[in-house]
Amino acid sequence: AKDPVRVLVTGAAGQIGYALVPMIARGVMLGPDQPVILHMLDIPPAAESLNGVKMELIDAAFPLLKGVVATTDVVEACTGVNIAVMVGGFPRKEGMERKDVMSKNVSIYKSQASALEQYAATNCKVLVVANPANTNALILKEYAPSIPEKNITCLTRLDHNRALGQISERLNVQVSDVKNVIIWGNHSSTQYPDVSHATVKTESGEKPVPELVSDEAWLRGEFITTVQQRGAAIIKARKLSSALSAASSACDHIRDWVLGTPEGTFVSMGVYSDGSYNVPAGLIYSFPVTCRDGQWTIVQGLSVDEFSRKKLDATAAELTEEKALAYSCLT
Ligand code: NAX
Repeated sequence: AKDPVRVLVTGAAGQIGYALVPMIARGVMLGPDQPVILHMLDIPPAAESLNGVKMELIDAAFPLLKGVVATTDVVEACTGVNIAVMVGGFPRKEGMERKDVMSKNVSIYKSQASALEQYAATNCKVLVVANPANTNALILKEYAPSIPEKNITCLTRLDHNRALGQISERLNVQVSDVKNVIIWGNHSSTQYPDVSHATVKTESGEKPVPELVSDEAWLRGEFITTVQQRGAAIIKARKLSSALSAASSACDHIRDWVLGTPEGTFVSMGVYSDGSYNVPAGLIYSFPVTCRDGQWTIVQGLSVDEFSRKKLDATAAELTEEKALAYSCLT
């Protein structure tokens, strides 16, 4: 039998946390033969609720779940973890300045970075979900210099999956037959959902999405805005932000990272830019990646036309600006 993997979920008493922890305990994230020990962190006002989640995890009698740590102590939460899913953060409240929200998150991510650096298992893989996800991940990277930068990522897989879903609905095909959409850039409304290289599996082989959806105006207009604005549409409908889809996508992100992407398939991950596709180095930016042996690699050599170029640059500009704002909050 395999040794258990310790998985940290911060913000575990929140709504994504509540959807995510049972998925992890069922093997959705790391596979049906991988035992797990869950570490759940939240803040003191949520301690009682967090303990309720722990009680429910025990009550669900998950065969793969070998232990549960529920705590408000960052050191206890981070100790020995192999995977850290950072969902906890400070939400933007009505009337709050962007800078104030940034400042709260910068201080959270700064201190949690230090705790991970000191107490997590070597080679711990980190996924930041909490917004502003790319910039929180960047702060975490800066304040955990001994964690390899390749181990620090942010979630854009939800946006990626939303794009797959939109194409599947439009073409009336199975979502599992659609692949290789790309989310470029920030997990925000400037992200660029790109189908230039996406394909659909058909009886006569793989067909390019731009060929199957002959309506270029839709692909360059409504498709993009629908994916960009999907989070807001969910809030409008549910009066709560995306939770089950975010949790499921976080599992997809870690699963593919650890267990690998299928041959010929790429996925989107927010990773530390090395300057690929002329994206400024030193940002956490969403790229198309493949994963193998627990390592992601940016897919190289994809063509970027003029329309796409502008969109890649616009979302990079927003991230550069966010980075400057985050740095201005550091004291
Ligand atoms: P909730 O407000 O339901 O839960 C957040 C939890 O974090 C709360 O229980 C809170 O007590 C806890 N928390 C706050 N500060 C903390 C700290 N310093 N340490 C540990 N825990 C802390 O929000 P939820 O809907 O679960 O969303 C969580 C985050 O995910 C938000 O920042 C949200 O914006 C972000 N999202 C990111 C997505 C992505 O694709 N990257 C999509 C979904 C989601 O909107």
